[in-house]
Amino acid sequence: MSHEIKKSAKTDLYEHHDYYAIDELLSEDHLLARDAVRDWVKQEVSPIIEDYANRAACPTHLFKGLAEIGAFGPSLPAEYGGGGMDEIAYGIIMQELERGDSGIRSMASVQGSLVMYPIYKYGNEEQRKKYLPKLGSGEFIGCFGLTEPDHGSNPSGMVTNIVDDGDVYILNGAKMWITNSPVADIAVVWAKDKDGIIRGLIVEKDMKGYSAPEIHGKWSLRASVTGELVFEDVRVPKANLLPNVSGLKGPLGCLSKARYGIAWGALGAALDCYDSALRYSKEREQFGKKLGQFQLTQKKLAEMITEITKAQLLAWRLGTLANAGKATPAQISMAKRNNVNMALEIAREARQIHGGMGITGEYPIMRHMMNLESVVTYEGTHDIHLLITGMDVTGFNAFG
Ligand code: TGC
Ligand code: FAD
Repeated sequence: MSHEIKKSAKTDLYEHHDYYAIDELLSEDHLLARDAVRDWVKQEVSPIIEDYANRAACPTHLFKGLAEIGAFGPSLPAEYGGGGMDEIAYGIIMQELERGDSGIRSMASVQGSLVMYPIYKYGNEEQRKKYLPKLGSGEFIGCFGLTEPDHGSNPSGMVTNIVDDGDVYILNGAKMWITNSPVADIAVVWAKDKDGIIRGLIVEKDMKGYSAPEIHGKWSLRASVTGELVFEDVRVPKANLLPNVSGLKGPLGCLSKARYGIAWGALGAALDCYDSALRYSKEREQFGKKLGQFQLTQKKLAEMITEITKAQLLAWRLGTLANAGKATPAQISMAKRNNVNMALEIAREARQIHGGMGITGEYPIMRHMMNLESVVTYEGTHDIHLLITGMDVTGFNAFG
C-alpha cells in the first residue's frame, strides 16, 4: 500500500501526568519501555496521524516500526517473536501507543494478543516456528476472525464451519468487522466442526476461496483498516488447525489478553485529552481571564485527573495480578469497561474545554473521541462487560 507522509507543522507537546506517583510503583525496565515508545509515538505517529485519519488511510508502514519497538506480544517469550517482558510492560506500551491513536494500538493488540498469542498458546511447535518470528518482526500481518454479521456479542452462535475432507478442512462462512483483514497475510479464524465445537485455524491469504474486502465509511478508527473475511470452500491443510484448544474458551482466552491491553491503552487516550485540555485552559482567555481560572473549568479538569488516577490504579493493580497469573476474566472485564468509558467521558469534557477548536484536527480530542466509540464496543461491548461483572458477583447469567 502506498503512503504519502504529510508531516504536520505542529509539535506533540504531550507531558506525562502522574498525580499519585504511580511511576514509583514501576521498575526501571517499565520506565525505559514507556519512554522509548513515547518517543517513537512523538516522532512517527503524532506528525502524521491527523492526515491519515482524515484520509481514512491506514499507516501500514508503521508495522515495521511497531515490531522494532517491541509492541507485538511484549509479554510473549522472546524466542517466539515476543518481547519477553512482563504484563505491566505490555500494558504501558499499549498506553503509550493509544496516546498516539487507538488505531495504532489496535494494530499492536491484534498482532500480538489475537494472532501471536493463540498461535503460541494453542499451536504446536511447527506452527510457532513457522509463523511467530515473521509476525513478531512485522514481516507478516495477522488478523483475528471471530465476529460474524449475525453473531457479535454472542460468538457461540457462529455459523462459519469446517468439514473434514482427507488432508484438509473445507472452510465456509464469513466474518465481519475484522481489524487489518484487508492487509493481512494470515488470519486466525474460529469455526465450528461437524459436532458444533469451535476450533481455531490459521488461514493464509493466498488460499483459494479466501477474500477480505474492506469496510468503508467508518467515522471511528479511521487510521485503522477494517474488513470482512469471506471463505468459499477454502481448503485449509489440517496442519493449520490449532491443536491445543477447542470450544469458545479458545477465542475468549485471546480476548482476555487483548482486553487487558485495552484497559491500559484507554488511559493513553484519556491522558492525551486531559493534557491538551489542561494546556488550552492555561492559554485561552475569555472575559479577561484564562479558562483555567474559572471554577467550572477547574471542576472539569479536577474530575478528569481524579478519574484518570483511579483508572491508573485499577490498571496497575490488574497488572500485578496478571504478573502473578491471578487476573480473572471478570477482573479484566471490569478494567476494560471502566477505563474505556472513563476515556470517552474525558474526551467529551476535553472537547468542551476546547470550545469550537475542539472539533478540529488542530487538537487530538475529536479523533480520540470518535476512536473510543469503537473501543467501547469491540472486544466486548460496555454492556456485555457489565453483565460479566453482574454474573460474577451474583452467580446468575443474564445474557440469554
Ligand atoms: P461462556 O459459557 O460464559 O464461556 C464459554 C467458555 O469460555 C470460558 N471463558 C473464558 N475463558 C477465557 N477468557 C475469558 N474471558 C472467558 N470467558 C469465558 C468459560 O469458562 C467457558 O469455558 P468451558 O471450559 O466451560 O467451556 O460463554 P457464553 O457463550 O455464555 O458467552 C459469554 C460472553 C457473552 C461473555 C462472551 O461470548 C463474550 O465475551 N462476548 C463478547 C464478544 C467479544 O468480545 N467479541 C470480540 C471480538 S474480537 C474484537 O473485537 C477485536 S477488536 C481488536 C482491535 O482492533 O483492537
Ligand atoms: P451486537 O452484539 O449486535 O450488540 C448491539 C447492542 O446490543 C450492543 O449495545 C450490545 O451491548 C447490546 N447487547 C447484545 N447482547 C446483549 C444482551 N444479552 N443484553 C444486553 N444488551 C445486549 N471482531 C473480531 O472478531 N475481530 C476484529 O478484529 C474486530 N475488530 C473490530 C474493529 C472495529 C472498528 C469494530 C467496530 C468492531 C470490531 N470487531 C472485531 C467486532 C466487535 O467485537 C463487535 O462489534 C462487538 O463484539 C459487538 O458486536 P456487534 O457489533 O455485532 O453488536
